[in-house]
Amino acid sequence: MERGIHTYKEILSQGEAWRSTMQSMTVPQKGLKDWIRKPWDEVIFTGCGSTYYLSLSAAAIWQSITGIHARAVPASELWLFTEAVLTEGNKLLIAVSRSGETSETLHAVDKFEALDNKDWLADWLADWLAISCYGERELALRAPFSLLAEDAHEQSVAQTRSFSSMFLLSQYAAGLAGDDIEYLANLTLIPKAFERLIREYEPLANELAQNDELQHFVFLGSGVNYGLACEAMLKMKEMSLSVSESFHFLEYRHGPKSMVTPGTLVIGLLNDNARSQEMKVLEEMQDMGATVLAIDDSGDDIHADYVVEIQSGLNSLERGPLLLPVLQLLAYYRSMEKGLNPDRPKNLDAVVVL
Ligand code: F1P
Repeated sequence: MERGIHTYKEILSQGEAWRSTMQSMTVPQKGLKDWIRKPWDEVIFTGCGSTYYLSLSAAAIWQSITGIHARAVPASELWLFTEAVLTEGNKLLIAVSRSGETSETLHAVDKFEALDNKDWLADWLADWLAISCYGERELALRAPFSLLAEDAHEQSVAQTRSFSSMFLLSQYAAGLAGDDIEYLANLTLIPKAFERLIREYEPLANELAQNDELQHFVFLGSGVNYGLACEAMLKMKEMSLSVSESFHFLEYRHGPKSMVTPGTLVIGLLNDNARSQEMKVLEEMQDMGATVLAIDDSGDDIHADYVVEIQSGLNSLERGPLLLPVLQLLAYYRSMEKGLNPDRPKNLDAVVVL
């Protein structure tokens, strides 16, 4: 089998995967709308690896749209440190897992369900939702409700189209919970921007990947973009075994910037709400010798070495899935350039079963 063929196909078929994921949501599951709008005091997203990073961005979106407190925890924290994570109040847990079989995520759900028997929670609502790619596997089978991206199955170990499709589902859930009709309508516009994005910027991803002077990859994102920056960092590690890090934009000044050299590529996922502050960080890193790639909806006023203009017309809470494909391609091409097989990353399994 040709090296990297699955990963490449999965990255390039994201537009289609998103279309069919959105299509499957046009009629919400019976009862979902009322259930998801129950008076939750807190929403907790959980997952492992990619799906924990997804949770970070999804929680930020949920809270921004609904005004309900939302946060993300790795499933292992909820499983092993349950009392340190949960507090009193009506709680909705959203468990995210591509495979639906990751042990930590299933154990976290076990712990959450077992809370029913505890006195201090007796007065509170507690329920959970699964976001996954497999309706017939344990997580979705056990869940009271599930949102599925069944056309985003993958043969590769590293998540690409599954991640962005499940992310879209988390956005959909937030829009539904917040009864935000305009937001839900705008999500349907996301797939339209995909094909141009790839056509325009695949050569750039390839060019940067071939540039052997770049050996240190730093992904910056704030607010809803932080989890996406982490996910892009993970792709770079998993597929291409490169030194890659992720930070909140302004945090990068507080120590980590000491690692910047001419071999550093700083990639900034700009957020509408903090654009000018974030651009200052990028300019400073450029002055320190880093090469800078900025990703934003429009390239206006950006002084970077390279700019990816998404041109979706969507805001930061909406366009998240579009921030990833060019960065997935960067990881793919660097992996190929190093003679690796991005379909089968070193030391990794598609599912961690304990
Ligand atoms: C999560 C995950 C992946 C990672 C690795 C092991 O799996 O941590 O993010 O790439 O291959 O599994 P899942 O619970 O989303 O299936």
